[in-house]
Amino acid sequence: MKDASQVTAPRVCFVIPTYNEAPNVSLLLARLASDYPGEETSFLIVDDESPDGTADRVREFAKRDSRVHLLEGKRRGLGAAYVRGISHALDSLGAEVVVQMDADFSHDPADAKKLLARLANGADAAIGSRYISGGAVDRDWSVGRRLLSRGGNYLARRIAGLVTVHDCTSGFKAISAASLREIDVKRIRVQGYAFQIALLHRLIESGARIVEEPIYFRDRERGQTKLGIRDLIEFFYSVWWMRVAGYKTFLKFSLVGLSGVLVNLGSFQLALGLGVHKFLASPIAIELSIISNFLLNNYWTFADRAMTGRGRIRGLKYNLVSLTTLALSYATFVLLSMLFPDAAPVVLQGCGIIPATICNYLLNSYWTFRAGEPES
Ligand SMILES: Nc1nc2c(ncn2[C@@H]2O[C@H](COP(=O)(O)OP(=O)(O)O)[C@@H](O)[C@H]2O)c(=O)[nH]1
Ligand SMILES: [Mg+2]
Repeated sequence: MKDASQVTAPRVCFVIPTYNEAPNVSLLLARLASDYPGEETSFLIVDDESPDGTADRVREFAKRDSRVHLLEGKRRGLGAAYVRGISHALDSLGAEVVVQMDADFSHDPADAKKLLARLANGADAAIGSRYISGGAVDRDWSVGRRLLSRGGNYLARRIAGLVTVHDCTSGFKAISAASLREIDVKRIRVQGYAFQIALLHRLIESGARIVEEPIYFRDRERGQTKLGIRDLIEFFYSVWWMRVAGYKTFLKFSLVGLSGVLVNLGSFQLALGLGVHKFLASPIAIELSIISNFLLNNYWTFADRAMTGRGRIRGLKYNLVSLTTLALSYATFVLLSMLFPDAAPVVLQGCGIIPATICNYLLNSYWTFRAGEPES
């Protein structure tokens, strides 16, 4: 085991959106600055021209502590603020880890240490979770607020399909810069609180290793909640959109598979017609269909998933899986050709696709494209 103190600490940037948080922001910055004294830590407040003078408090603080940064913009919602803030942390502040949290002390600054520790132990994202064993929401939270939070979480898990995570709407997370780059945060279009599930959806899809750490979510003592009806409407629409997007991907994937069958059998027939021996024509046709499937899935089905970082390892795995597919399909063809020497070769070539498809699906979904597995 490496001693934690011997490992250079990553550059962590806390990205904290604020709207009318003047009563909280200086207190929060003071707490963070003392809890995280290292030079490698920075604090980015993303304020949307709060009329209560939040930004002035931040500027005041930044004079004393150069690790504090302020990013200002027009108010377009929590999600829009996060997209700007996270992009700035990655592009201009050199963040290697981003911590997102609220400014109202609902998230205990000290808990970020637990999240960062999980990242140091290999997770790509650690979520401060209210809904796993050991986590809780404020005892004083109203029934309405509890229902809203539980309901939102239920929709995110059951409709949007984010079942692997228990607290999908949590706004307290530590995420590695590599994962954030892979999912390309700038492409997230939601404006409001739905940002949390949109971000999570992308993280899960990208195969990030996601873990959850229990937290106690304290109700704010100063200021008011900014959760509005627009956020609720967008949230509702987003969970359904994510579900449809899932179907769309599945449909595209199926169409690509079908086109692969045509490429395989078509080129097999063509090769036979050109006088190529069937035992040579078979693997060539299989390989051609593997290549066409890969290109179509890469540039069409999964066009929005960047192939960087872990994507390369995925490419390697994909190739190994394809090799297995090729071997299995070809072995089936050769075996069937020996058992049924009189059958039409194209039919036997077609039969070879069946075990290969099953094996291909299982290996790709449980190995190559395995989604992140949150644990607590
Ligand atoms: N920049 C920015 N911050 C926002 C906006 N809406 C909410 N926030 C901040 O997001 C955090 C969570 O909001 P809050 O009102 O506490 O939501 P609640 O905890 O769900 O009631 C707080 O730090 C807010 O100041 C917004 O439109 N723009
Ligand atoms: Mg709050």
